[in-house]
Amino acid sequence: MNIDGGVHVAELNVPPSLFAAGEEEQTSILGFEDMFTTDPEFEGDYNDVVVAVSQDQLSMTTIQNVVNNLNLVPDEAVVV
Ligand SMILES: [Ca+2]
Repeated sequence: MNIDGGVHVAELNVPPSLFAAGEEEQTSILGFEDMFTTDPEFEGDYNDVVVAVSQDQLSMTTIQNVVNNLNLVPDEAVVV
């Protein structure tokens, strides 16, 4: 990331109903953009890379719900 180019990451607000019980409180969904904010093609939707950060492993139900809600490409979802 180049901080001189503007904000490249934001915490995404997704509906709490997407999370399995107990997972929402411990999870942050971060979205990254791959362009400078000053680039004419900057979208600002922070969906180029999306990372879920959680203390515990998330259920596949939650991951699938978030992927679907954000219209991400499911084949590119990686669970670490
Ligand atoms: Ca984008």
